[in-house]
Amino acid sequence: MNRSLSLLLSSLAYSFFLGGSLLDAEPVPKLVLLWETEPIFSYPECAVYDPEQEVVYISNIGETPKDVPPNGDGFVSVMNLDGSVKTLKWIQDLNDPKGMDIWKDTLWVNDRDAIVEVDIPKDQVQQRHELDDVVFLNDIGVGPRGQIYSNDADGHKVLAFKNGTWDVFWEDPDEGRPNGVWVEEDRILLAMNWSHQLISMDTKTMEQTVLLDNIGAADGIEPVGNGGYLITDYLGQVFYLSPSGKGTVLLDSRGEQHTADLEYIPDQQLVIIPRHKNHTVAAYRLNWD
Ligand SMILES: [Ca+2]
Ligand SMILES: [Ca+2]
Repeated sequence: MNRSLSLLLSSLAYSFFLGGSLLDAEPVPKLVLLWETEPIFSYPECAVYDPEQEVVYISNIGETPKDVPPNGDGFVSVMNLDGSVKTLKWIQDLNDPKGMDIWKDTLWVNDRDAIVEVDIPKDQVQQRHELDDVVFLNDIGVGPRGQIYSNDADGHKVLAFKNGTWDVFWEDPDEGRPNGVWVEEDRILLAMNWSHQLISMDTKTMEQTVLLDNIGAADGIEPVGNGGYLITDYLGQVFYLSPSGKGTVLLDSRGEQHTADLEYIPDQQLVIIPRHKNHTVAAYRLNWD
């Protein structure tokens, strides 16, 4: 064997060994319950952390949305990180607020068939974008450059906010029920309810990649900072997608809890989960020990 071939083979063997050992050693966290509230919320859907105010906003749909015409009973609550409620009804007169995200001083809220901008320092609605061609908006996400995407789950499409208007970015009436969205530099992650998949969509080429299968009624998506993600199944499961693409069930509370759109606060390793039909909010520590 010549020297270069021998070197090549040994380096291949080393890479294989290293890759295998890294994969085997890839840590999987545990969820440790820290606190849960009394059932004081009204179909809580989404949690968003505000690092400026050090509070968590919780959207409350109010009466069950699809059977009840819009009646302004939706609201947003403010919680402290210890599980106490700062203001139960902070922003009121919404219809069915679901997904939320923050960009600068604005809390963006999907409210059934409108997208609402809440001015956080002023504690009030700044603007309400009424949309004609949507059925029922679910999650909304803002990316690192301020790119905003909003999912019309029941209209089977994803909207993108460009130059002051909401354009259809993607739609699929046969296959698509996009619930959760997470926006990154050049791609969006979508939690798809019908296919029970987490998919990645390149925002330039529209190319789709399946990241995780069998995730139930896929709802919220949150990165944990190491290249991995947490994903909720509305019916009671929480999944961890590792940086190498391996999925693990961290929590299975099906039949007991409805785990909706979660929030993750990296510096405290805190996972906040609105439990929709239970009317509670729970917090878990993401434990790597
Ligand atoms: Ca409502
Ligand atoms: Ca959702």
